[in-house]
Amino acid sequence: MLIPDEVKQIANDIKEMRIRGAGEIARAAVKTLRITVQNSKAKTVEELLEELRTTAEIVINTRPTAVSLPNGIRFVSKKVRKELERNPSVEELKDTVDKAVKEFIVNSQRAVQRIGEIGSKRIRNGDVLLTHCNSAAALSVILNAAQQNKDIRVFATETRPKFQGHITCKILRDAGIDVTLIIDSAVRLYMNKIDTAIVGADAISSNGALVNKIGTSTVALVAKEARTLFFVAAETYKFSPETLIGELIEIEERDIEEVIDREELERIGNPKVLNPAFDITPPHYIDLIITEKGIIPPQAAFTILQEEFGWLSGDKKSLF
Ligand code: RI2
Repeated sequence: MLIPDEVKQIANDIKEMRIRGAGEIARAAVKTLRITVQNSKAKTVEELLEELRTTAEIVINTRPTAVSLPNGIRFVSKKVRKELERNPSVEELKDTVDKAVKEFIVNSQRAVQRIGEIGSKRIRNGDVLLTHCNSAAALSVILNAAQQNKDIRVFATETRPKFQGHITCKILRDAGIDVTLIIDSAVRLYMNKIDTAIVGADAISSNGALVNKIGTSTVALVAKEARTLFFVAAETYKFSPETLIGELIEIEERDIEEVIDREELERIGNPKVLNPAFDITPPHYIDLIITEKGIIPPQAAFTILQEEFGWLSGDKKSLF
């Protein structure tokens, strides 16, 4: 099978973080399935499935932590498996993939909007908020609150090493919101001024632990100590079914050149450098999780997983 260039390009853009944010990479990943069927010369259903399997494997391996990515693929593969029960033709199966991709994209965009509507009710007039990294779901809550004419101020962390905090500042400033950019290590100094810290999610495990951008757990810890509320905004496809069967969420390690360039590294005597992209926040630091289905305590993650995926959570590698 010839992998379409567009699929390779999207996979590479996800890997290099030109496409980023857990929701956005899930939408990009499911699009590669549509591109695969559009370009396919498969003569049999089995050939088409083999092509879908190859594409799924390529995109799933781009970024290991964001569970939205395999969950997006899983959404499409579930529809495909259902269709296979009635012995479809190649064309019919292609059509199923196309429709499922559209459905996932529309649903996921609606989910972000719905999270904004629900979560903004928990933001009060005059609140000072803090957010870390750049999360469309967390920003949806903040932007919705601002649209309701609530007078809010936001502290945004830089989010080293890739400075996604700058994207957050731009989006909030474009919406006319009062924003202050701080370095990540200033979080403790300002936490007493903050009413609510709100972040997104790359993955949520069955025990309600949050996996999100490196530094999130420090924000949560500091928030707890300062008695500041800590909210997570997460679509239900950010919950990890694999964790129900005992798997751990892999923490992505990225190139150390994101942290320090080779020349400077050499100048300071070549110390070892680590660059984990994410960290884990235990459930007892989280006040609530805002999903498109409603507000839940982290302890309800298990229920969400059961509702969304049932007990038989599939292996990421055998989705089609
Ligand atoms: P939305 C991002 O990961 C951040 O960790 C962010 O909190 C999370 O995805 C969720 O983002 P990265 O791609 O889906 O910057 O809410 O590594 O946009």
